[in-house]
Amino acid sequence: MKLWTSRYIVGVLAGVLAFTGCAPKVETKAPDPQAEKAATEKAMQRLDEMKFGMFIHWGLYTIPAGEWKGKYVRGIGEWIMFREKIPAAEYAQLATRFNPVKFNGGEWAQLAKDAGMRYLVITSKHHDGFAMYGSKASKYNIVDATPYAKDPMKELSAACGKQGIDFGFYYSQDQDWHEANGRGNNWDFPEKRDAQIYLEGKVFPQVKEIMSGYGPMRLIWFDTPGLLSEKQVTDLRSMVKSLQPGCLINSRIGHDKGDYAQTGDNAIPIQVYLKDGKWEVPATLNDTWGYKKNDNNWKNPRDLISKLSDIVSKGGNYLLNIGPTSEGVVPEQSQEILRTIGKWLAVNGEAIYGTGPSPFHMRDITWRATVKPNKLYVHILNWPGKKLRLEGLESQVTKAYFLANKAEVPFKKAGAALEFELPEKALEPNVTVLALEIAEAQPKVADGYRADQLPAKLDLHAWVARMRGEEIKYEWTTQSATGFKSFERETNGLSWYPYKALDGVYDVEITYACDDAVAGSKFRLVAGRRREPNPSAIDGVVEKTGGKFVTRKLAGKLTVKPETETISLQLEGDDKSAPMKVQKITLVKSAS
Ligand code: H79
Repeated sequence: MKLWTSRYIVGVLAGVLAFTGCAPKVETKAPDPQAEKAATEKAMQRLDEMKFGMFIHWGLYTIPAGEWKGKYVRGIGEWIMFREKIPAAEYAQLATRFNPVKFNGGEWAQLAKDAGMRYLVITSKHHDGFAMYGSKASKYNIVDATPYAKDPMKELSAACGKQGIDFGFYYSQDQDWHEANGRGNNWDFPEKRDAQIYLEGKVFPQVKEIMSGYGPMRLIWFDTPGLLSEKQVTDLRSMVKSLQPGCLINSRIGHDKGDYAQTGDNAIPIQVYLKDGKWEVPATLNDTWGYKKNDNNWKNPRDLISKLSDIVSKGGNYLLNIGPTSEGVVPEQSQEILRTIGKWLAVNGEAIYGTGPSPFHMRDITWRATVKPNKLYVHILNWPGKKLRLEGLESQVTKAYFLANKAEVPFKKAGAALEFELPEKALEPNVTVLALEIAEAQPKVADGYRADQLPAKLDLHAWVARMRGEEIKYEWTTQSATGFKSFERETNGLSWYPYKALDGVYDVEITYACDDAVAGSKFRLVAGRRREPNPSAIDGVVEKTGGKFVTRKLAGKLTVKPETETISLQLEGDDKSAPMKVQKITLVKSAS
């Protein structure tokens, strides 16, 4: 690979030698800053072009698979040890039963390839502390502690190399429930811990191992930085960059020391977001990362393909997760979904890979846009019938055609807008891409329509929201979300992420339906940062709508600042069935 210079190879060799020399303390020598900068920039450009990656969560938690001692355990599967406060020694016994005889690295890499994914990130060690590769630094690893006794990551990284898929590891650098000095396990170990002991004893040596033994690494993906100090995080970064200067580091390393950013898990910005550089949305196919046998809440391909269009049009990458079983099998449904996405990308990939974000702001969920020189791709998410009105494009369009069949699409000027004549029904069950050839390299967009100019009245659709909680469902027929509840818990509700797009005081409307018989619950709309003590909030009561969708103005105003992290809609109570079906909330900039 041309990216990797001989300097880098020498660096890696030196790293490997230093390690096999068994130095008691792992050195963190700062890399040559110039080489690091150049390699990082190149890698960033490549990451930006790739757009779509595969996340893999795989570990001991796939044995209980969401059930502990016969009892169903709520929440994400890889958190079962934490949720059930399973003693570390008892949890470690799972290793004696971990034997993924059906694992085949070539098949996983092939699946990523078939899905149109260009990079792959897999858990080398999650919060449970178990290394899924052969580690010399800790006996608690797949080679030394399981009957499988092989290193699957060697096979997987090699298979990715063969397929041209960029490889990266996830590594939980602060939480480690197996270690007294790791963060998180307060049921086995005293509250007080010394993070430095844990870092030097486990994290630094292990990061050195994964950075040295698996070929070129496109990226390393840290998570939940927690309480590590700036010095500790800087040392960790230096170690990675000294071994592979072009290995990208994600922002969850902490203290702003990453090369590129993540949104929250499953959180998509509401608008084009380009202010803080490259970003990525880590997301699930169902409601868990690590395999859970009873989680069949699969998102449908249309939803996922639309989200890919949405995220890329906003400037992001999509890192979509699979959770293979303890046998090493990728659930059949995940495979099917991914291959459907791949088929769509085989036809429409031109509008995804290597594109730039939309020059327009987003008013609704009818379409999204991506650009390439002299091209504007209109991703039609919701078929508007026989006409598509495109407002705000000032560039001259010389040709319009569908990527799916290359058929030309007639269009005409209609006032300040362009009107495209569409067939009655969408060409594809999923997103149909309309390609426009334009005279200028970059599309010219009219004042008032540009990405950084939001209209005074802005819809936040349920579809764009993160749906937190196992009972939430999105209905495509009514384009509404239902099943969210409990405003006592932060982890439940419908959440939008403004990412600095909003600043002001807003009147709020809500568009929802409720059957008369179940009306009366309270709901709350909250705008704030995580755990903010006094966020801006509006309380309301779910009124009767006769089951029809209505738009109601709420009493009160919502203040949204650039630093506001989320706008969340929650319903009162845990036990009542949640009655409201929400299509959207609408923010109207308030004069006062
Ligand atoms: O690896 C995946 C998650 O395990 C990890 N990030 C993605 C990529 C992650 N680490 N922390 N979190 C996500 C936040 C988790 C919060 C919760 Fe919970 C875990 C909510 C429910 C279970 C902690 C325990 C808060 C409530 C119970």
